[in-house]
Amino acid sequence: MYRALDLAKLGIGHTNPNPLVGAVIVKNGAVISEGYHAQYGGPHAEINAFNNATEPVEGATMYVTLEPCSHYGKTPPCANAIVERGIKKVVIAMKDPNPLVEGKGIQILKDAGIEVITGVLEQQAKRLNEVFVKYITTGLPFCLLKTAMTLDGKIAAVSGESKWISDEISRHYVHKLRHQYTAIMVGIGTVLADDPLLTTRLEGSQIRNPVRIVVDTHGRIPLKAKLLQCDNHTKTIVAVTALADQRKLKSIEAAGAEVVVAPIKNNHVDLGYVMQWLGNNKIDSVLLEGGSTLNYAALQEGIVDKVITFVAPKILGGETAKTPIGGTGIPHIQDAILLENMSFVKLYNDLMIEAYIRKE
Ligand code: AOF
Ligand code: ZN
Repeated sequence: MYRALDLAKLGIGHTNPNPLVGAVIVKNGAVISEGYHAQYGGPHAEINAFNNATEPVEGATMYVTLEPCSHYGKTPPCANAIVERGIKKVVIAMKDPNPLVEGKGIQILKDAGIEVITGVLEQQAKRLNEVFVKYITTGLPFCLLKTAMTLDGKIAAVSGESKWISDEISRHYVHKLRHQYTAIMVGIGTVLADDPLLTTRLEGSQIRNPVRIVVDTHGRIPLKAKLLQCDNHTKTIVAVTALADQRKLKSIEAAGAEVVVAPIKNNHVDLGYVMQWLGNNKIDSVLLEGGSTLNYAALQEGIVDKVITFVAPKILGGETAKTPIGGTGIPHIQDAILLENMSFVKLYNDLMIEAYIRKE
């Protein structure tokens, strides 16, 4: 199952909004085939494992990271294929939370007399597919809030200078996240201050750029902004409100970006609406790269699922130097936003901390 999970990871960045799935076929104590879901809409992991087999799979055991599917989607049901191929035993990491499947795949296998074991490395499998689990069960994108700060909690110096807080290795990791996440979101403040490109800068031909989303209540994005220079590989969505000037919106569209007019909430773009719109448009995951104002609003609106923070061994000080989460702040500690399952790793010089927003 560890091997199957590793195989599943080879699909990272290419299967969204579908899951990452790996499969290993074992016969007489030896691995006789492997497969994984490599591409959205392509064959499922189980079918790839069958296609890669160099000897008959009859009587073999299949290890698969997700319950085999039971529905006719882009491809016929894998559970049926497993029965037809004469597999004797199926070991599954996690059940498929997709309402179209949800136990029906396991039932098909059991009805055919196949031995089924579930829950093997289940936590690892669920974590690997945290985006899929959220998206398929709610229709909303999974949102990862990423910040980078000094040891004293600053994201910029008093002068406003912010390049660079974290080191190169951490920034490389962020580019891997950009490849992995379907969309990246920033506030207009970040666009005005940094004029960022928000593309994925990694070596390799299979690298994907995230769809870039700017939250811009008044439509202030400069027409010369790098984010408005779109081509086949880069797409930009500007989320505005009725407070934006209509003519300006036409110019933004003419520059190549898509404009989404969201309702106004607390004088800003209604972020809950934007997330629902993104979900409806098949965007399963959003990497939120801030500004401190947008970060606070996103946390307050409850759209954030997970936080990743890079802590650099640097100190900047300064009362007015920005911190990762701004906004008006929460007055009472008892009302703090709580996190759970916090873990950390040392990435070269920086500390990388991950945690999940506790949801009641
Ligand atoms: C995958 N790859 O390896 C497995 C999946 O859109 P379809 O027809 O490809 O079906 C997608 C659903 O199939 C997905 O939501 C999940 O429930 C199930 N299993 N999907 O894309 C795979 N095993
Ligand atoms: Zn399938």
